Amino acid sequence: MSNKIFEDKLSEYISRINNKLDEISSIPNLPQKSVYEAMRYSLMAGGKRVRPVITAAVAEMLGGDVDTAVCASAAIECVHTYSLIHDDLPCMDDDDLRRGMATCHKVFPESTALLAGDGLLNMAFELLSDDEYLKVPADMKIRLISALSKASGTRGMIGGQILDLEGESRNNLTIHDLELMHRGKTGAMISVSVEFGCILCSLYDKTSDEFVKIREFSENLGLAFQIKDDILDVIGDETVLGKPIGSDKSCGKNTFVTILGIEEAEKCLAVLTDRAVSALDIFGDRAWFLKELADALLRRDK
Ligand code: GRG
Repeated sequence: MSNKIFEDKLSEYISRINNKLDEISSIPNLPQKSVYEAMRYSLMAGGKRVRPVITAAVAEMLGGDVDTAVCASAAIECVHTYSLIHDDLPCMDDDDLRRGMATCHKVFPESTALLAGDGLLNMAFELLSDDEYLKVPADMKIRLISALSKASGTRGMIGGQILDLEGESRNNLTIHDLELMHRGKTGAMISVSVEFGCILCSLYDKTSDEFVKIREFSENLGLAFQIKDDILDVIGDETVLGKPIGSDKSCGKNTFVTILGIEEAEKCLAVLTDRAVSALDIFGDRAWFLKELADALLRRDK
């Protein structure tokens, strides 16, 4: 598959997603408009849009409607952006730069940034339950809402975040502890992006070969994504990344790189990506884009 075909397809997905995010984050003329301004600032600050792209691509691979998938995927990007706003706050990582721009609490008052994160989290579920916005049957909406609330909650992303905060400076953290933390913090939101594509195509049977293989894809991809993030925090280029490097080290964080070293982490990343790609063999040619995406995420520089 030529790289140009992949790049064009990726740009097409991203452009449809960005248009949708632009539409949902328009600022109403309301007395509380400052919170909308802060929400829009972070939502439209760029970002790779990996999670919504995954939802759209899984839906397309399974024969679903891409427009519907893009609408649903915007909810995932809202939750993801909320988590970044909160993660950057002084009480968490206290970062000044995100997506190449000043963090939300550096542009708006800290209290507004906190509320903007809360606003985006709520907006996600408002979008999914709105019949005008997302035109799918009610039982499908409940499945989407249930999947996203679990993935972003205490057994998913929030659970991973607390393990991360509590694991800082612990010197006896094992690779197993790290995996558990990242399956929550990073993996859950990648997995739900895949699951959204399945739900929208009524692929509900969790014991079916298709579902099992898709899950294998998402679990391996989620962990690979985090390992690459850890590697970039050490050897990445700040101007390309749009955030400072070395922040894991300065926070005393245990990462795949601090535990395994760069070389082993790179090997682990390659093995996991390979497993993710092979898991999609069952879908034949229809999986071409997702396979290329997994490979592009392995090679990414931001
Ligand atoms: C505060 C509830 C709460 C959770 C925070 C997402 C998160 C959990 C923390 C952000 C820091 C981090 C390195 C998380 C791991 C997941 C990850 C790699 C996030 C960055 O995602 P990208 O690379 O970011 O997709 P963009 O900006 O491209 O969307």
